[in-house]
Amino acid sequence: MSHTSDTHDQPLSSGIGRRRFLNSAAVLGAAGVGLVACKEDRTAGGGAASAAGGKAASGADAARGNVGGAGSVDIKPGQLDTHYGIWSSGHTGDVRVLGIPSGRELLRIPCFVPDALIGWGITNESKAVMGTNPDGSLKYHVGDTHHVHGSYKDGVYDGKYVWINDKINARLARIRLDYMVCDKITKLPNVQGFHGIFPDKRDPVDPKINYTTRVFCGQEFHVPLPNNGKNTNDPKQYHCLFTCVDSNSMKVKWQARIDGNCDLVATSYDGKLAATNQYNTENGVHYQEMMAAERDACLFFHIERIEAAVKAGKTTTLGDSKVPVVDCTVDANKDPKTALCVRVSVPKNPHGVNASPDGKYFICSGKLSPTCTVIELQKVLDWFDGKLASPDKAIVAEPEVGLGPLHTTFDGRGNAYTTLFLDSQICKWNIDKAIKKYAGDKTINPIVDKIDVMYQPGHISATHGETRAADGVWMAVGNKFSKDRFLPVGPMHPENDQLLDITGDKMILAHDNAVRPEPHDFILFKRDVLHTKQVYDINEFPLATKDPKDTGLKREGHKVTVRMTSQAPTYNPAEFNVKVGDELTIILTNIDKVEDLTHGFAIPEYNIQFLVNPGETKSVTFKIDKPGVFWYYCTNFCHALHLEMRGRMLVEG
Ligand code: RUQ
Ligand code: CUA
Ligand code: CA
Repeated sequence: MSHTSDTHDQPLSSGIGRRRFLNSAAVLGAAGVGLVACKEDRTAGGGAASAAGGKAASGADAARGNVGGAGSVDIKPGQLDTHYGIWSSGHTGDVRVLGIPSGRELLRIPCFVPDALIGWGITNESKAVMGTNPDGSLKYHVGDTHHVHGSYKDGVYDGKYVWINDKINARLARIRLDYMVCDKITKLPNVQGFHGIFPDKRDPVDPKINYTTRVFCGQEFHVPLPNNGKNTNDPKQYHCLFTCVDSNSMKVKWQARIDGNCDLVATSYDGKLAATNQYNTENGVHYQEMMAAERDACLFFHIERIEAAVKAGKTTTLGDSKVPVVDCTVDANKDPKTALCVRVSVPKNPHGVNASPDGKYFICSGKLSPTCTVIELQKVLDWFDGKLASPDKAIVAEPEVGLGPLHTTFDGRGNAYTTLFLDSQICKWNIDKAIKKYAGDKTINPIVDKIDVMYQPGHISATHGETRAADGVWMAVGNKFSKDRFLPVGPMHPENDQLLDITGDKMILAHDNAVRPEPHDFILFKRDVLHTKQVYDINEFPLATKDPKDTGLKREGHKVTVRMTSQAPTYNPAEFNVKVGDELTIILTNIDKVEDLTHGFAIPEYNIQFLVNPGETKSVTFKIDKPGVFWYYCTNFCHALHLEMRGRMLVEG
């Protein structure tokens, strides 16, 4: 490793610089599994960039937060951020909302896992979204979110929804952005290791539908289909499913059975193509086998043809699932004129696939190859039309960017920014120059700039990066290791999300943001994309108690319902009587209409705590199993008499 500079190279006790030590360790890990060395001249770009990065990161510039054309990251007290960031949380299983550029965490939106603050997984409404067993208990308590993407209209975010995946249990969640709540979760049938997602950006056929109507979902871990305990030792029976979910109903529309696996997913701006990168075209079940081929692939799906096949009934079903499954295996799709999908080859075990904002290219990052592969979408369509001799002719560039390329984002000015996991750097490169070089002009160097990041970056996302409105202002990068960047807190380190100013030729490191492990992916957009509502419309809730005179207790045998309202600093009713053996449902409507006037509701000994925001209604159902006086009380500080905001549940002995 020949790193020039830098200011972070403080000696370890062994005498090896800290960055160098990290890099060597990472490379040693990968070298044994066939890592290809990078031949591109990295010293020029890399050296200069390292200097810039080192200066910004360590000097007073960064401390002042005054960095380049994007402005200051230093948001003064009382000032608002200019951008929103929506972050996937990883295995904390929720969604985070950040202010950018400050990096301040504004909200966590629970979806896949219970949340103690708002009572997600405790209220009946949240349980209905999350999914329950026949006995009413939650089906799942864990989740692993990776990828988060927003809904589109005309190729830009419309601010309606984001979708996020749960890799562990193959679930897709939708977040309503007006209230910033999860309103639906869909379980994908027969899928394990659900990883990449991407909404479509318009309809492949109907030009009037210029907005998102589908979400595509990739399966990373292949299994015998159906996965019923047979054929466990016959890898030929193993397949993955590429799933299409209706973005409105959140119902699964169709699935495509494929050879190999799906990793990340991208969609084209014309709605015609969706694609997934494949690192296991070998169908290997052990990692050595998954590394056997020199080239893997990016698998393109022809959406219009697939949906015509579904309509024509050219489908099968799997196990108990009624979802139609089309055949997208390699052998069934050799004829371009009828093929539903096609593989374009990409060097060994690629990672992310990203759509350039001009709508022309998908870019696959090499991971084990130091390259990015640029695929021209028109040429892929030409292949489907029988006009391209071989699918690989759609490759128009393969620049060498550095070691361990994982994900790419864009600035809307023709540049791509790729994270280099092993080099702990970001490479900024020019797409047109890379294409010219690939076409034969060897004098061209597509690498524009490189900068050190701390450390081992994965996802990267620039403001509006994967939309037609990519503006090249801020860029966030999610570093998988933070090492020495923050005060030590024992063995588990925070992650380091860094923010860079990308307005100039050189990237400038602007901010380190310690985050609770382990965010993966994120999107950044201007704050005016969103129009959130701070008070609920009471009509959103069929169970709402709108009139205080409708409060009170109703008994039907052992089933008891208490309709309650909260209005600072009281509950109405302030007491009620139930009996041991009753099944009690409390329906609480917060009739306070004042912004920020959130109440809580907790009952001792019954594992109940939840929040009700202004205008919101929530309910809980539980069995009364012991006599006594139980004070229900408000957990959320709401009023000078917040502590007095309580009432009695009286259970006769
Ligand atoms: S993957 S670090 Cu789960 Cu998003 Cu690429
Ligand atoms: Cu209501 Cu505190
Ligand atoms: Ca492979």
